[in-house]
Amino acid sequence: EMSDEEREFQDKVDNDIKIEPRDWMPEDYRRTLIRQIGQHAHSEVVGQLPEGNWITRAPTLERKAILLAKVQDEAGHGLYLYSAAETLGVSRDEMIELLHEGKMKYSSIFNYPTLNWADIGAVGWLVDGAAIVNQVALQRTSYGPYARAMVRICKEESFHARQGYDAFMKMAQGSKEQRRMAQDALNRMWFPCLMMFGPSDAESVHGEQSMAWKIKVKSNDELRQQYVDQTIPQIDYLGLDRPDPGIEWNEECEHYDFSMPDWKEFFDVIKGNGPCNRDRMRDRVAAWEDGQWVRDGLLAHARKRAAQKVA
Ligand code: FAQ
Repeated sequence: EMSDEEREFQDKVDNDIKIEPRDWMPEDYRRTLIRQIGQHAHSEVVGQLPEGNWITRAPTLERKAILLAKVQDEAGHGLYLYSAAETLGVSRDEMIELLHEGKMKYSSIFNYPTLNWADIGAVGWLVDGAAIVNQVALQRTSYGPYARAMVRICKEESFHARQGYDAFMKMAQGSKEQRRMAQDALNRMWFPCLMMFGPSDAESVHGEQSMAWKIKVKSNDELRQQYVDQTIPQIDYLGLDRPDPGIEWNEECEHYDFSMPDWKEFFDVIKGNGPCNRDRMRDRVAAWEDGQWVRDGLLAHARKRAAQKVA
């Protein structure tokens, strides 16, 4: 039986009225949001690592400036999302501590390496492309601060995906060797990108409850299908081979059929055993520790200013 508070809450959700920080909400709704928004924020920040790795090696000044701006945008996305999570009563420091202790996750995709310049194009096109499909849906999520953060993030993310496709197109239309690199990047990145949408609906732990609360607006499998449907024509346009022999247009349901990723690999990666998990966490923790003097300096300055005001 639902309490009056729960009934009122669910009525708001059902009528697409946003839930705001000071509204009553079920404890599990709050916990689920902190988990998802926190994980989302961590992904933005950890996601800077594979790309940041290539800033000093970008092939031209223009590509370098674009990549620099994109990686900086990701830091901004992390900040909007940490701020949205903070409205639920958890601090950014607490979330970062949980990440560093391995008690919070970040997207599986960032545990794969970026081996060459084609991979950076592929991250923009395929990874940001997948992120957008998910985030466009989340603009309608029931929690106000999360929904509003998504609007701005989607605008910036669209630019990221376009620059990625542009860089990738140059490779696909380039020399034989560039074409080979582009195909190789696509082949390696494809299945990890499909994993970004989470396990199949049948295996999703939080899916059903999160849909009832409209934290999630579309299911993992629905979004994955939407991504495949939008990406295959882009692959064809580039004149590259499709990365999966199982891809075929299905006349009857008007969607592409495709093969599922190796779910055993997915669960290994999210348990911390992907190709780059240890490197990523080591780099994040080192960045946090190396930045301690900046945080100390800012705090000391703020305290001095506050003391001056009192005097
Ligand atoms: N990676 O019950 P479900 C970006 C976990 S884009 C790691 O279905 P849920 C932009 C899940 O937490 C990437 N873990 O979970 C960028 C749960 O474990 P738990 C960030 C995953 O939450 C581009 C368990 O599996 N975007 O950063 C993943 O209902 C380039 C069972 O799964 C978002 O985070 C995964 N892929 O649905 C930045 C979008 N999938 O917590 C830089 C917001 C599942 O019980 C460069 N998040 N798990 O221990 C969501 O939409 C959802 O959280 C899903 C998962 C769809 C990811």
